[in-house]
Amino acid sequence: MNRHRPLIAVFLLASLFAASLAGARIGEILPGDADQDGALTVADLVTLVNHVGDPAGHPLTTLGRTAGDVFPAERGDGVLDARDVSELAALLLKAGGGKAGDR
Ligand SMILES: [Ca+2]
Repeated sequence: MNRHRPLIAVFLLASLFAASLAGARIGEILPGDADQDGALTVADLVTLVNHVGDPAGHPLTTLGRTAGDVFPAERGDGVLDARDVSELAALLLKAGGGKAGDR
């Protein structure tokens, strides 16, 4: 186990560096970023709609579930449903439309 520690440390440092390049910080979640690509776009709405319509066929990551849980505002309620889809659509409109190519 001990012989893997340097490798794990390098991996963690590389992950922190990659996250800082992406403009995200470890432990922070961008509300609405259901597809976890670091940007709020219409792709997140599509991801959330697909998940709400067919959770088994379109699973989300744990972070994607947390990010997609935008209703009620601020913290969500632990449930992903049409209210979250509606709130995410409102967030996208507020952000300026969220075209998939705007990154
Ligand atoms: Ca996204």
